Amino acid sequence: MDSEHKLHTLLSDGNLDPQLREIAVKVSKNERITVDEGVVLYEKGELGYLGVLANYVREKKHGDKTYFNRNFHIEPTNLCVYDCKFCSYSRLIKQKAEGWEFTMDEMLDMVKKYDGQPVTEVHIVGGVLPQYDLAFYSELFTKIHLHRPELHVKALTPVEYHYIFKKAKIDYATGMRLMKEAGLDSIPGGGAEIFHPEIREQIAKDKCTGEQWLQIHEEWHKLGQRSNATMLYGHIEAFWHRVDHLEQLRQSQDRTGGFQTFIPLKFRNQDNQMSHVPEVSVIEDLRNYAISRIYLDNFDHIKAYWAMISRETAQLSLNFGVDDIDGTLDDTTKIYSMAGAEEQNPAMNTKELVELIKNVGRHPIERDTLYNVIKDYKDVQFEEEVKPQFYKLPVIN
Ligand code: V47
Ligand code: SF4
Repeated sequence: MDSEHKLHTLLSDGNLDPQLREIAVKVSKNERITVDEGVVLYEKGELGYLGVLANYVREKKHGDKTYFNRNFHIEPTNLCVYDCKFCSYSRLIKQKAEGWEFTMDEMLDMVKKYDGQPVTEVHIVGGVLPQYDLAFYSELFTKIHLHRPELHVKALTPVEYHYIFKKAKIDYATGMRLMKEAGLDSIPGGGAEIFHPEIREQIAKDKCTGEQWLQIHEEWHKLGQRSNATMLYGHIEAFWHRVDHLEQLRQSQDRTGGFQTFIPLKFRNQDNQMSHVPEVSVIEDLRNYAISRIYLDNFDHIKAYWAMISRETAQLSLNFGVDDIDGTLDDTTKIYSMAGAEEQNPAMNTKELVELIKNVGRHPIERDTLYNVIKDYKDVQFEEEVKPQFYKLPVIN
């Protein structure tokens, strides 16, 4: 049964809650749902129902296509002037012994390690420290491009940009223009957490506000550039805070159209100041992907970051609105392993990524950061046969 047929079957169920029916009708007509309807989805939407709607939207936009890329991370430092309560990674300056601070040359050596390898993106993000300032990052981006011009530099978040522009006494528009001139290609989605001040002040006090986060992305978009967005969910926020976050992103996207991908990030509770807060279930993760897909009608892509949620949940998510699972990573990121994610040394080669996608009946496409197709793996066979473990999951209702 295809996704359209499943949606019509759901709509013919006489017992469907009237509010959920109204939302399903809107989705079937490609109409936008409201803030209140977003809250209704979180409060009443069962997994099966949400899966039918989200998969309908996903397949309308992308069919079975599922994207991944070949990337690696550089995390310049895990020391940070901020003290976000959920962060397992940051070691405050006073705990310097446990920290690292890479020099420019060390980071350039990390880039050179990939010489001759077909990676297309370096994702640079880490803690915030005074010496990593505007001049430092401008030089780093310039030198990366001098060494490897085609490597896409996806770097830093508004948390760093707000800090370094303030220190350099320049406004956001000037700062983003200088970053572009230095060789920044796109901005990753981090630092968004939960925009609403009621939550943000409790978990991420002092760093840029939700409003400032959006302003910096919008200045970047005005230069014709692209970026991603995230939401850190499943801690002390209520459902309506999540909807508020999605609504602010949707409005921002209406203004600029510069966001490519939305990446929900599940709060992991190991070794941080919020370890007493339990993690949400995989069912809640899937519900959250699905609602994000339904709500963000003006975002092209929803990404499940496999390094954070496990390979199995990433596979499941492909039936709940997700069409992208990030990249190879090559064990170059510590943010999630230090927070208790299943993957302690996250790395997958292309064959593993392709098989992970094919094993749940989807169509793997290697993309670059801007979603240009690099290679279509639909009919590519690797030496060993890909054995389906489970085919597209039936959507229960
Ligand atoms: O901003 C930190 C989150 C983010 C924890 O744009 C945590 O393609 C859960 O933004 N539990 C950084 N999350 C990572 C990020 C990202 C990742 C993958 C792809 C892209 C992209 C962006 O990690 C931070 C914060 O929200 N984070 N600690 C934790 N304990
Ligand atoms: Fe610093 Fe980022 Fe960790 Fe916050 S989440 S403490 S800004 S590294």
